[in-house]
Amino acid sequence: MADLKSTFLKVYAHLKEELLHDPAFEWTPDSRQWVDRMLDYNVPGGKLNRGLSVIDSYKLLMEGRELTEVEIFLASSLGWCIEWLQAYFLVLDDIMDNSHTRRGQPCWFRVPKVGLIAANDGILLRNHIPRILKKHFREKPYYVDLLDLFNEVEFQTACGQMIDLITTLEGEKDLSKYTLSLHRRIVQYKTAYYSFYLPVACALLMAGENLDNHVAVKDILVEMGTYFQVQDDYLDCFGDPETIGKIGTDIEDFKCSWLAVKALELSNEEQKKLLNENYGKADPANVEKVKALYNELNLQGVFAEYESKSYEKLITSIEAHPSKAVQAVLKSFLAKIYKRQK
Ligand code: DMA
Ligand code: MG
Ligand code: MG
Ligand code: MG
Repeated sequence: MADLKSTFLKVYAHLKEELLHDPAFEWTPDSRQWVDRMLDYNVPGGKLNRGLSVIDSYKLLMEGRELTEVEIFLASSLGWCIEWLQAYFLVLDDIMDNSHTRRGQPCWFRVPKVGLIAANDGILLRNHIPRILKKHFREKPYYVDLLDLFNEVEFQTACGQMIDLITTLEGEKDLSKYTLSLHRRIVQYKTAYYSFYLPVACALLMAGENLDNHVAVKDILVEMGTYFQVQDDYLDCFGDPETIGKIGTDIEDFKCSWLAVKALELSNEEQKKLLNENYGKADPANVEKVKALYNELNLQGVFAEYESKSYEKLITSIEAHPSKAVQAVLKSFLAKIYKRQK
């Protein structure tokens, strides 16, 4: 496994070198150095779960047979395309969410001399994906499907981000619209498609499959992605910033977080009043009041219950799938995130 990760990181270095010598641009030392630093800062520093799972999934779809070097390189490259997509969304997400840290370091836009150049860096990261795909997949029979997949998923994610953001401004601090169904809609689009469906879909395309025949797999992965974002919402408040590498901002940002939805569900009139008065304010005193209410309502316990229920449901739907190889792919995914602390 450590070996797979080091192979994967070598592919990163290779792809980066290609991008830094992309013949479509006349590079200068400054421009090359900027992109080099920007990539190292934003692309490889995460858990790499999404990227690595393309290789894992492809291997399981090949019934565990030893992969050739070329297959490993291609699956890794697709994995990196997902990590690039993630880097692109995170660089912009941190600006919009006014976040402070990411992966244990200042958000890119907070780095001195970067600032809003980060917006263009996000665009560059996004543009690197089709550069990588063109270079390595142009001759493949599934090239068009791959481009289409990345386009579809990027569109869904951008729409998810849009509803995540606009729900925080509509109707001046009115929490009554924060329901579980609104939450589900946001997280399905902003997180589930790109984080869970995309890696498996990449592996399926590489394996020569038609994605239209795998709607059941997609449904399970979207369900898993929803569970994953509920964990993210939970960790935003209850996680250890040292471990998750970021400081939560959901309460300050008036986000339609799973915790806010649950708190509203469980609150009496007086507690609702407290929420309405304190949710979405930057002052730490307001934030503390919201956190105290979350504790009073035992949201940690409510989450623990949700977590084990979701796990059981997911296992049941995975085991209903006819293919053992697909079951293995889905179970390995779930095992990676169940009870995660980061
Ligand atoms: C993340 O939502 C979604 C995308 C597409 C980046 P978020 O703002 O809750 O993520 P994080 O907690 O990592 O900032
Ligand atoms: Mg964010
Ligand atoms: Mg966000
Ligand atoms: Mg979050």
